[in-house]
Amino acid sequence: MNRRKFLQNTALSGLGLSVGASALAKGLPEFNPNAETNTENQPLVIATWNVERAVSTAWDVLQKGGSALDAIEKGCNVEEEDPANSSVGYGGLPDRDGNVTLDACVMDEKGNYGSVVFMQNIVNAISVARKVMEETPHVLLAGKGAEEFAVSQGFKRMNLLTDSSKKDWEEWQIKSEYKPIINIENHDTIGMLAMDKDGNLSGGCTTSGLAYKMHGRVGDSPIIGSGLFVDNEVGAATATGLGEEVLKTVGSFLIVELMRQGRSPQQACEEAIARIMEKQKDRRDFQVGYIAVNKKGEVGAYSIHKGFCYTIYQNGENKKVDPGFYLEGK
Ligand code: SD4
Repeated sequence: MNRRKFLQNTALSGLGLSVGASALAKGLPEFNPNAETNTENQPLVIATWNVERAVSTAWDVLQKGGSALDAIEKGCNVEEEDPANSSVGYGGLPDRDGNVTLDACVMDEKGNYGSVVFMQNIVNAISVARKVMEETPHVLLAGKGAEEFAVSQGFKRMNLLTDSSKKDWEEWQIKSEYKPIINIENHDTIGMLAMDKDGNLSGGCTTSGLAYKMHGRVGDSPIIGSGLFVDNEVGAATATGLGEEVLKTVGSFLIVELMRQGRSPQQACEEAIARIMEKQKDRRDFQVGYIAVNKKGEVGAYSIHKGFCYTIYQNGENKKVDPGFYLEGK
């Protein structure tokens, strides 16, 4: 371990974040920042839920020699522009007052981050988040400010509420019951991680958030460390599901730090889900799902309930995978 890493790990231990000792006690390999990346596994794209078209689009960008960040943006745009996806961009289900409000963020291989929260009337929130990262001295713009910035960058305003989402919202108003439905209400929020031909990692996460949420509510998806975290020396992780629980445990950062301490992506995702459930012993009424990738191109995924899936494009093959889940056999 080089000196810089040693100091970083020591500092994390001081904050109670380190799991190095338990990783070593369990005989897990220690993270080696100088380890060769496994070029056989490159490039790769992995995303939450069944998003074959988005992942193929991102893969095509990588095949043409594009960066992981370009792949993320183009892949996520596919879902944002699809009116049939009711969790993202155009056609996203609105808040309880009928407003479609979007959250999105990106992180690149240099650790740069850009984000928009509570933004309305612009379809491609992930692209605006990228502009925040590249064109402003800030990392996060909210609401009207985000929308005005988007327009200044050439994005067009449009009504994101489709007839179909409006109809669903009107039906919801009959009872006005706020009750997220596991794997249904939140389906297709997209968290995507990519490794390009040079082995560099980037990630993005874009969503219209929980349907019928309170006006002004922001979830985990646009928040660094919660809905997404990328450390190009270690790996990346992203989340889907009930954002409040991901935020409280800073889930994606936790997973990357666990990988830094030697966990495989799978072990890290399982531990992050367990961390939530330890605090929510009697609750079974919500879903969280994580996906992760390390520098070797190994991936992991885990959720609380059955029904979460991810899509991966690796070694020329695009497939949907149903990972294990915490409540299996419980
Ligand atoms: C949120 N995490 O706003 C998002 C919703 C989500 O799949 O991921 N749905 O809390």
